[in-house]
Amino acid sequence: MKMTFRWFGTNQDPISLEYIRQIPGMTGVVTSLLTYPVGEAWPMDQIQAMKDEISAHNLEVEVIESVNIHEDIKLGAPSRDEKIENYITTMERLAKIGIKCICYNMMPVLDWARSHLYYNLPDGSNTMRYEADFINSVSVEELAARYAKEADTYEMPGWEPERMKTIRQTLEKYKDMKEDTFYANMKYFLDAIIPHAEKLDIKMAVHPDDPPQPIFGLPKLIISRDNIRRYLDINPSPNNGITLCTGSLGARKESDIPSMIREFGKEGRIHFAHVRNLRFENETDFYESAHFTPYGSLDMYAIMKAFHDINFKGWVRPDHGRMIWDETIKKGRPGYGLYDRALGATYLQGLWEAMTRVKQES
Ligand code: DNO
Repeated sequence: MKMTFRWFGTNQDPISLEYIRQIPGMTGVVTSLLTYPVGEAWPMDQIQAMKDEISAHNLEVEVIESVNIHEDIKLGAPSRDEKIENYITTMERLAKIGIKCICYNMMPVLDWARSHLYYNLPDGSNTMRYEADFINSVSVEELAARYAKEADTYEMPGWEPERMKTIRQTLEKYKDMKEDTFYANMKYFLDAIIPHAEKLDIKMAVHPDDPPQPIFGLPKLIISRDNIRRYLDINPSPNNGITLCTGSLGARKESDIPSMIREFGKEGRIHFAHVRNLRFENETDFYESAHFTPYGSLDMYAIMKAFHDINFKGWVRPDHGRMIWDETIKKGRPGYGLYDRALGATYLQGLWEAMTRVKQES
């Protein structure tokens, strides 16, 4: 595995590249041009500037998270062809600076959602929480307003105030959409871009839907082993793969993550991994815990063992962490402080080193 860290970009992330470079084992960052409008081609000069800045700090950038998919593509609207063309142009430009993997998601309208961005834990840290009753009782506008207030100067990806202006109309468009239509639209997109990905040697890695159940009446598809299987089968190229996100998939109690890692990993279809833990409070609610197995409901040893057994060579990043040691929003976006993610990265590497040694010595 290659250990990486998410960095939101200049003026978008209070955590400096200098600090990231100092985390043991960190090879590079995964990043994006966050403020660029979805559906347009990213300008080459901005891509190059991003690469130069990261290289100047002796870090690699091989993974982009995310190049987002325009709603027209997910909805199968006539204007999708133009958006797909722009997507391909962005891919071509990213290949020029050495990008090898693009993470994206197929979540309709909104990116990930939580009820609380700063939920206090008894040890004095705070973390993100998902309380199903709360999400089911608020309007999408109320939740967006809560995020806007709590996330302070940063916009939550997918929840930007601009997008909220037309949110009702967008939600309406998904109202009667059948699952088969959604898959057909995804296939149309994949069939158009994957031949380019093959030529450019870019691995496409779809991120699972988070939370893995419908919210605000929106369909959620990339949530389970069977649905991931279907997504991979609609375009069987090895360049059509996934981001295995333990926290998103793990929020469905029935998910067997180690078995998914073995199945999709052996086929070479896992390109990127987000590894984090969460703790269930009851059947539906959870909070994001420290990475360490005893603190959450996921068995991180079993997860890392599955990656180790398949000899995973892709990129891994510690995912959301708690805010600890007086971290506030000024020091990190929600879920993306420095310290707990750095602890997560070293813990995951510790497990990895031990497994490697046991294998060598046996
Ligand atoms: C949350 C992230 C997601 C992810 C996108 C991928 O923290 O895992 O926002 O970046 O969904 O497109």
